[in-house]
Amino acid sequence: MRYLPTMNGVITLSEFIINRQADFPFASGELSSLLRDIEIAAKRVNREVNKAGLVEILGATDVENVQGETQQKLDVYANDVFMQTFQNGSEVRGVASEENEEFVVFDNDVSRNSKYVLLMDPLDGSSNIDVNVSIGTIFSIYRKLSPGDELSESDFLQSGDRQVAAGYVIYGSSTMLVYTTGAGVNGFTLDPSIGEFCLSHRNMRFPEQGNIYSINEGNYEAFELGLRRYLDEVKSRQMTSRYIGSLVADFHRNLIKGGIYIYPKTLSAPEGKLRLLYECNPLAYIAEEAGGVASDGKNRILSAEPKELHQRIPYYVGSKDMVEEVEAYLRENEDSVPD
Ligand code: AHM
Ligand code: MG
Repeated sequence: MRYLPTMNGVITLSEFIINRQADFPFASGELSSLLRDIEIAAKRVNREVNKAGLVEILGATDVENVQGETQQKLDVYANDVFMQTFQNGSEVRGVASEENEEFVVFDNDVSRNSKYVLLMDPLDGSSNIDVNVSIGTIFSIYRKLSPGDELSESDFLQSGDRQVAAGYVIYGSSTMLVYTTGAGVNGFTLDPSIGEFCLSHRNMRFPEQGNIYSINEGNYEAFELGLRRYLDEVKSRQMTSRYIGSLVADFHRNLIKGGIYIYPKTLSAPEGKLRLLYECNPLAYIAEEAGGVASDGKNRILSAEPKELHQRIPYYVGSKDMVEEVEAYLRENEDSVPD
């Protein structure tokens, strides 16, 4: 593949998408347009995230989302921006968002013939919004299965290995957009001086073996025995513990440096906390495309057959050797009762 660089040698996301269009599984230009819509919405959200401390947009609203959590104002804003962008475009027939109980159908004339559906967590890591810590957007795109202009919940309940594209935006010390369409993973950093995402991380790969483990260890007593034994082991090896509490940020660091992110089941949350469709599947697709592994502790995440939109699932994602090692600990201690 040949890239056409801009005059100063920088490849912008828009240029990259146009150049890669032929790589898309169902190349027709729609997916390219959809990715460009995501890029535009991400820039708008980024602008608000960056000035969050300056305007009255911080702080919780009194509206609870469907998970029973209080939404932050920026969550609402990000959800609205992405929804409006997709509604105004013509590439998706409907969107399911972590912030909405039901999926949304776009019933305007242009969206009626769209082939795609999109699922998203518009602003993940919401508890970090008002403390200046990295947050992110996660998205996942599927081809719609229902015929004609029909759309039903089953169009959103597809297993992760049917994704045609997935990605995330990290609003951090710099803002990055990382995505895959099944032909490797590429990362783009927003250059604020020109307002463009520029190719900065080409063909990202998870180091096979890493040294970082990311887990909320405060819940140690509520973990199953195998996981507790694994954590005891990594501590005895003096591995590095890093936990931001923003999935996108923890995942992104581990993708670059090598590591594992874990959100396991606990005694009070037997399905874990993270959502299969909005968080786990898209990052699992990226992980596998980058040579990593994503598992629920036993089975491959991308093979899970979703049963409901807001389904949760235990999550182990990261460097191949690390995920496989913790899976072995879970297997060996499966029938043991914690002390
Ligand atoms: P959210 O979608 O409500 O923001 O929750 C998901 C977040 C992840 O980004 C993060 O890794 C995890 O929740 C942190 O949970 P905890 O505070 O229980 O460790
Ligand atoms: Mg989330």
